[in-house]
Amino acid sequence: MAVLTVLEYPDKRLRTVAKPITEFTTALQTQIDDMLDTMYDENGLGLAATQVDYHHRLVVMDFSEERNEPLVFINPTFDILNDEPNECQEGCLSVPGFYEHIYRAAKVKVHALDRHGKAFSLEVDELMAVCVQHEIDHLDGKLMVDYLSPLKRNRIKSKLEKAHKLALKQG
Ligand code: GNR
Ligand code: NI
Repeated sequence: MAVLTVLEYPDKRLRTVAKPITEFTTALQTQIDDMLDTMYDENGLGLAATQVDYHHRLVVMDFSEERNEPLVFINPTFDILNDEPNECQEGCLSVPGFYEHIYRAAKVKVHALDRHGKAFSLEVDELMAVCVQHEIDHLDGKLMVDYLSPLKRNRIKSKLEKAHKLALKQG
């Protein structure tokens, strides 16, 4: 069990484009379990590898009430099934404390490999569809703040930078 540090905006490492996973090693299994531990510890619905400074195409999610149905997506992609706007409010562990409405397709079909390399697909809508698109954005170095106006984005950036400086000073 290991809870990893989640990088926060505007950390430049969040802009890294993650590489596809080609080997299903024991080191990968440990990385997956550590990411699940981190997601549960932070009460997140999902977590992308990029957020914990691991730049390979891996996402974990859990949408169950009891938080005991972990989902693992390796090299995930999606097809849009319904491009009407899904206007769920969106949050991000890497942009803590900010919740925004941004455009996401209402329904998508995800294609991915599971933790053992077996292919699967899954149709998702509502909040889960938003989350899938949000996590795949992370793997491409994109953040929810990129969809906001420059004014809003800069306001969030200053507030987080101030909070980071304070945290550093207070140890
Ligand atoms: O925990 C999270 N909640 C959430 C809510 C609405 C839309 C997307 C998300 S993902 C977020 C966790 C996170 O930052 N994943 O990258
Ligand atoms: Ni996020």
